[in-house]
Amino acid sequence: NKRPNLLLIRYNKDLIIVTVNELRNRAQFNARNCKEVKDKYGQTENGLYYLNTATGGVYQTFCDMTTAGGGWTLVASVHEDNIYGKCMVGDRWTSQQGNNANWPQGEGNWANRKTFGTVEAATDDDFKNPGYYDIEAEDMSVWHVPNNTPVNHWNLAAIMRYHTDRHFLHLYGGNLYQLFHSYPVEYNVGAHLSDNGPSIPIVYDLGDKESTKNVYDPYSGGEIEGGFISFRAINHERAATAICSGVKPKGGNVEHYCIGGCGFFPEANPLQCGDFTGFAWNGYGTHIGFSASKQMLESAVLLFYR
Ligand code: 3S6
Ligand code: CA
Ligand code: CA
Repeated sequence: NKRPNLLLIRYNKDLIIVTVNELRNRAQFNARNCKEVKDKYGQTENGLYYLNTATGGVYQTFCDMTTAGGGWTLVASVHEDNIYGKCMVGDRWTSQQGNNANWPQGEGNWANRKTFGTVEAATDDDFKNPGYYDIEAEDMSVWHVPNNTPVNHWNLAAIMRYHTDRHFLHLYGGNLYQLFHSYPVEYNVGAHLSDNGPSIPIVYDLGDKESTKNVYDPYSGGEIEGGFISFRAINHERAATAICSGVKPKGGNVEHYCIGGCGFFPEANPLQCGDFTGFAWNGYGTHIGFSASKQMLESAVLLFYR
């Protein structure tokens, strides 16, 4: 029994009737991110909005207007379409052209302006919009959402949600595009632990340090600490991964708990190459040995800025 609010507005020479939602969805608020949509235009509902880029581009994405004050812009999702496909089609955050030492950066999408996917399919496939490089942000929020979940259910369906609150992106150029220029996701740029990128403490919105360790594999339990998000973690064989979500690596088997990466993973070539790297090392979703839980394997990782 919720009646839509109708508005009578002038559109060129006509008077037309639209719902508030229709108007909102078509409106370009002249905002570069969701925080502006909230602060300048008073929008408080989670959902899809259009945003502008510095150069006049327009794109649609999801705004989380509720977590810790709201204003979070979805800029990307990392989705594993087939953990058995080793750096094949769909592995946009590593390599879609095989495991190859002669292509050390792989796709290079962590540090370029290529965009792909759509917001409504962000849990069905990889997604990257212009906000990834266009927005100058301070903090990140991350949601792990089961694959094929519709937008309106993301928040409730998520298996883990957290955000940073220390404005760490100020130190790394304001977004991941800049951060990964300082810390290239490239094979053979350094050694595990000593050359890793930053690990930033997180505030949990769903889950905690223990539940984080429980969604990853049991063998890695001894070399990860929950309560962080980590960037450009390197493994024993000098392969670089992009993001260790919810954890800080304390060892060199990062291929079992860090996602995205370079174009070459030497160990057991090509078994560790792919968007979810070696998450199924000891079987699909078995949660034994070095295999992550099925929940983790089958959830997309949604990246937000604020
Ligand atoms: C707890 C078992 C450790 O097994 C080792 O880890 C094994 O020797 C290696 O082949 C394997 C891989 O490095 C896993 O990433
Ligand atoms: Ca993918
Ligand atoms: Ca290893």
